[in-house]
Amino acid sequence: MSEAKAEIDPKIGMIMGSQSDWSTMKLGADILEQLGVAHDVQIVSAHRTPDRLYDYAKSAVSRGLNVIIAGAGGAAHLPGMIASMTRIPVLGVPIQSKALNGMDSLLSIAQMPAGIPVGTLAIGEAGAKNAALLAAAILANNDASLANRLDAWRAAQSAAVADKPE
Ligand code: RP5
Repeated sequence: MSEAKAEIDPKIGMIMGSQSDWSTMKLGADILEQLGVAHDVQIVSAHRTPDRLYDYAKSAVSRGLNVIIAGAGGAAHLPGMIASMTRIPVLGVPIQSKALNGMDSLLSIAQMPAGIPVGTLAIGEAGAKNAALLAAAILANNDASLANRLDAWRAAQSAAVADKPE
């Protein structure tokens, strides 16, 4: 998977459990691109690449990440395991699984024990898009230029809604 933003110090790290998650998570990455938010994208599996997961979480602070977006499906342990090893806020995206339509992913990500939070978004594409928008909004609190770009993005979305159905 390619680096989705060329800047050296991404503020947002986007990870996912599998290549199969990318078609969903890419919708969020596309929004970060539109907003000009530096981010990087990696596959990190809680089950298949546990050492990679550990290294990612333990280096998140020193790499300067401000928010981690983590998408996973099925037994979706990735967001919670990352959150257990770093104080960087984690936004979890439940991937719409084939077997249970994403309910397994949603419950795996949302039902964290008290003390280790994961901000959980909606199942599937809406969740991926909103995770990106939420991450950008968090950064925009301390970035006036990004705040303007996010305001413009939201205004354009509003303007694109027709008054009446066709
Ligand atoms: C999870 O298992 C991934 O996040 C993915 O959603 C799911 C299925 O993975 P694949 O079998 O498609 O690689 O770890």
